[in-house]
Amino acid sequence: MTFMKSTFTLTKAATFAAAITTVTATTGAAEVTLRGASLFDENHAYTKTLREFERLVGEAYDGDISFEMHLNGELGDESDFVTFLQQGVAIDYAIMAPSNMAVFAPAIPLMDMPFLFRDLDHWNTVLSSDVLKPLEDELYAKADIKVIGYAGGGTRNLASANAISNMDELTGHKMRVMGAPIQASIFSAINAAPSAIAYNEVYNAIQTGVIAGFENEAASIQNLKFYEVAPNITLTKHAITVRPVVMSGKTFRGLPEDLQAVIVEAGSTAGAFGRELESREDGEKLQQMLDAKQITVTEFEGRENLLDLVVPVQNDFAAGLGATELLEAIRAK
Ligand code: MAV
Repeated sequence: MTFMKSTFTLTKAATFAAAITTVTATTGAAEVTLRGASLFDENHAYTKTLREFERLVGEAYDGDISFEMHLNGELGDESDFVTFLQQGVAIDYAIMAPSNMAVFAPAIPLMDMPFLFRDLDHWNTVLSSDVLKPLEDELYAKADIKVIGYAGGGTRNLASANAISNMDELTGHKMRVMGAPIQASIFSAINAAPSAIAYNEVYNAIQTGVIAGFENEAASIQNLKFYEVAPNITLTKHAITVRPVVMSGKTFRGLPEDLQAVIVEAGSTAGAFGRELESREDGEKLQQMLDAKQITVTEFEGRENLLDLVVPVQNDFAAGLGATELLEAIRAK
């Protein structure tokens, strides 16, 4: 997608360097190409959010700018994106699960710990406040990744080859979790048998019986057709997703100041657009998959008891990071 404010036509650079800035011979003006990445196709809320970001930047910026988006996980999964963003190569912006950024910033998964939010209102209040700022600062300092907005809003449930409807069936359930250690700790605390597996290996791992399931939100289950191997959804509703819209710090600092300001504004607005979209579509997508007979949906008996098992693990995690006050501030919202 190209937003031209002059008559110059950008040539698409095929190199692996990020945020290409070129100076035209004709105008002397700097032109910027920014590269994004999405795990999904154009139908997913993340891609739509990133497209909205591009549109807003293109509209508000006075200079020439173009965008190249790598779709369908063409550049790997989020664990790859985080390395690219941190190094300032290959991509400049993306939407990321905090738990996939733990390798560089250990505290960041606190914002997407399972059972952190009571409900959508709580999640909304937290994301409309600046309570998560200390975690953003840590991410920038340690990973050189800048949060410019928050997308997300999907509710995560278990998805498995066989239905899991109570504590007995959950006990020892072999499931994939995201890479951050707190994810495995929390699912261990509720008696499952979690293992961290790369997202782009999950489908095969379930198909071949290496694991019996995973956990995810409706948008991604539908977009990547996970229902083909894990058609049984159990409504544990253990997380409402927080998905920062991020930019490589190296890229950001190399951009003209007026463009930086436009990007910060557009990131925040596009994030809010994405949150509204994904939270609104979440139930609809479950229903679409149900109607198409792609999934079954089961309540989890005794869901309320899971919290008792999880809260001490959340507390220990926060205490280990010196983030007890922050966790309390999030809970108090
Ligand atoms: C979903 O596709 C998204 O929440 C994405 O951001 C995560 O990385 C992914 O799940 C996952 O479980 O790794």
